[in-house]
Amino acid sequence: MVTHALSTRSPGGAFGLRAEEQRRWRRDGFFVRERVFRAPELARLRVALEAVARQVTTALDANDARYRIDGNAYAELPLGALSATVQLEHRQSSRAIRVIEPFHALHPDFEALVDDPRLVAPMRELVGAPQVALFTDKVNLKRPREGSGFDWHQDAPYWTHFCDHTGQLPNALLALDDAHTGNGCFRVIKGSHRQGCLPGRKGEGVLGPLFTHQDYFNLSNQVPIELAAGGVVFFSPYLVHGSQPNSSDAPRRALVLTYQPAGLRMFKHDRVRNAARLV
Ligand SMILES: O=C(O)CCC(=O)C(=O)O
Repeated sequence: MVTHALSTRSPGGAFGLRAEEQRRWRRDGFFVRERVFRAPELARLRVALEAVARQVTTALDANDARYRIDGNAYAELPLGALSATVQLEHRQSSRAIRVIEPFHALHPDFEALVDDPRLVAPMRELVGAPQVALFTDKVNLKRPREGSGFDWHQDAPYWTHFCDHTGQLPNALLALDDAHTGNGCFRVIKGSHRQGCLPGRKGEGVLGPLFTHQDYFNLSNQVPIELAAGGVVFFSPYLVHGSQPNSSDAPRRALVLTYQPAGLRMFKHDRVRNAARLV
């Protein structure tokens, strides 16, 4: 596992890492910032997201490009400047969208989010580079009663097939709705990042190896992150994480943005999306 050491002095100004956050990052593999985005901003981002979801649904209806992996439906859709991988919900013949990756180019408000100093400043320190670029971004829609869970996994083993800087790919998950155990909030295994890439599951289909084998982490270290809309979870690419299905009548939408050093191409596209430079 290659990770950089956090500097002890924060260069991030108002949004840089506080000492306690640096300690949590090293010890736990994540930290949470509450109330980062305000109610009017969230309302706007939710409107943008539902416009994108409608656009994706229209494209799905027009384009019979669905394929299945381990029984679940996916589609690669040419949308705007970039194509996107769309996952559909797991219920048989569901038309509900589960995940869109990447989504940032589908709406100007999401393009602006990539450059937001509230994400970029802490990310510079977590990436360990003076400027950063986007690696990938996805939206998890977790619709009421239908949103399926995410089995325990780390992101790094998946990305290792693509690049050798997996230690410099921190994630920021922005909660667009209040998240709690009833609507399938994000969960992490505290401290699991310290073991590097863990073995995957065996004999469970094509994607089984991408899910972390249960013998290699301790479920009793599980932390359900109940978080009001507008909060952000920063988490390591080595942290074991997942979530339960949404069994409530409330949505649990979240945006996940992953950054890397500036100048490097994105995960799914041969294109560089540098974030706005911070001084
Ligand atoms: O948002 C969630 O519930 C899980 C997200 C996740 O595991 C991921 O995006 O990799």
